[in-house]
Amino acid sequence: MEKLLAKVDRRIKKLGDELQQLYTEHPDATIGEITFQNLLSGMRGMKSLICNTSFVDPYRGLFISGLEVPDFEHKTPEEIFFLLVTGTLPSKSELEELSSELKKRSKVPEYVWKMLRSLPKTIHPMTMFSLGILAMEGESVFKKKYEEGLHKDEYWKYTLEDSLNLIAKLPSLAAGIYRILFMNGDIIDSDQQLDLAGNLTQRLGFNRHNQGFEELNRLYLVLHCDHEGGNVSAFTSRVVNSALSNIYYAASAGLNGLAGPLHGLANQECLHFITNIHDTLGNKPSVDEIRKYVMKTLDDGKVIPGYGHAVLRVTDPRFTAFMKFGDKHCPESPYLQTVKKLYEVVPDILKTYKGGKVSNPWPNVDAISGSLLYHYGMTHYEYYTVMFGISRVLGFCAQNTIARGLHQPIIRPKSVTNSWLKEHLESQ
Ligand code: AMX
Repeated sequence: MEKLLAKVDRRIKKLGDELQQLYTEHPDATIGEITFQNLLSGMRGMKSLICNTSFVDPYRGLFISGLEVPDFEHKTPEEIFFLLVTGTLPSKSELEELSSELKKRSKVPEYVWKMLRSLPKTIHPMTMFSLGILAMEGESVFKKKYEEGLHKDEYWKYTLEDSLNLIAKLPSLAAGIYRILFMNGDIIDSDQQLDLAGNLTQRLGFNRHNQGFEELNRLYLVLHCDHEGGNVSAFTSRVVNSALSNIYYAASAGLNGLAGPLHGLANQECLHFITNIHDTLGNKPSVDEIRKYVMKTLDDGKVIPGYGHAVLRVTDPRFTAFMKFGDKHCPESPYLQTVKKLYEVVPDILKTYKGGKVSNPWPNVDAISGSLLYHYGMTHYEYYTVMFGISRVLGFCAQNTIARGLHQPIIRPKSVTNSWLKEHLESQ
C-alpha cells in the first residue's frame, strides 16, 4: 500500500505545515468565546476541534475535501475512504491498490464468530457489532509496535494499517451478525473479487442482482461515512484514540455512541415510527391522518425521529440523495410514500412546536434510509444502525489516522463545578 501511505504522508505534512504557519502568524488568536449557554447546551457550536476529513455546512450539508453530496454520491466506499484520508479521489492504480489490500485482509477470525454465537439472541445487533470489533483488539498492529517502542512519527502508519485491517472485515462481520440473529446462522463466504458493497450484499444473503439492492448498499456505505469531528460517534472515537487506545477500541467506542436514538439509532426509530403509523392507519395514510399522528407523538413528549440536526439548517442532502434513489427504484413503496407525506407535514409542525424552539425542522438522513432497506426485504430494522456503522467507521479511521499524524494530544477539556461557576460569574 505504498501509494496510499505516500499520499497520506503528504497530506499530513501539508496539514501540519499549514497549522504551524498559522500558529506562528497568529499565536494569540481567539477562535471564539465560550458562553454559559455553550456549557448548558452540550457545547453546541463551540469550535474546539480540528477535523479535515470532512466539514458540515449548515446550509449545504456534508463536504469531503470540497466535494458535496451530489458530487460524490455515486462513488464507492473504497473511493470515499481514500478521499477522506488523503483529501483526493484515487487514480485507477491507487484504487486498485487499496481494493486489493482490503480483499486480502477481509477474513474475520474464528474466535469472533464463536463469541458472537454464544450471545443471547435478544441482544441488539449494534451491541454485537461493537463487541465483534472490540474482540479483535488483540490484532492491533499499532498496539504491538507501541509495546516494542514505536516512534511518535510512525503512529499514523500503524493506525492506518489497523484501519485497513478493520475496514476490510466490516462487511463480513456485519453480515455475519445479520445471519446469526435473523437468518439460520450460516456465515456466507464471498467472492474474493467483490468490492465492499458487493461483499456486504452477498454475505447478507441477498440477491446481488435484485433491482438495485447492491447499489443501495453502496450508496448507504458512502452517504454515512463521516460528518466532521464533533458528532457523538466521531468525537467519542477521537477522544478514545487520543489516549493512544488503538483503532479497535476507538471504533467500538464510537459505535456505542452511534447506537443512541438521538444519533444513529434514529434510522431504526424512524422505521419503527412508520410501521406504527401503518399499523394504526393502514398502508396508505392520508396527509391529514399523518399530521394528527405527528401532533399526538409530540403531545406524548416524544421526538419525531429523522427530523432536526445539531448543525444542519436545511433538508439533509443525504436525505435528498436517498429520495432520488427511491424515486428511481421503488416509487410505489408504501414506506417511501409515507416518508414523503411526513416530509410534507413535519417541517411546518416543528417550525412552530415549543414556540419555535426546534433549531432545524428539516429531515436528516435517518428519515428515509431505513424505508429503502425495508423495501428490499431487510425488515429487521434493529439492524439498520449497523449499516450506518459500517460506513461511519471509515470516518473514524480517517480522522484518527490524520490526528495521529498531526501528533494531536490527548483530549482533555476542563470541567467546572456549580460553585466555580457561581464564583466566576459573580466576580464579573
Ligand atoms: N422532534 C421533537 N422535538 C425536537 C426535534 C424533533 N425531531 N428536534 C429537536 N427537538 C426539540 C429538542 O428535543 C429540544 O427540546 P428541549 O429543549 O425541550 O429538550 C428543542 O427542540 C431544541 O433542540 P434543537 O436545538 O433543535 O436540537 P439539538 O441540537 O439539541 O438536537 C437532535 C439535535 C438531532 C438530537 C434533535 O433534533 C432530535 O432529537 N431529533 C430526532 C432524533 C434524530 O433524528 N436524530 C438523528 C440525527 C442525525 C444523526 O445523528 N444520525
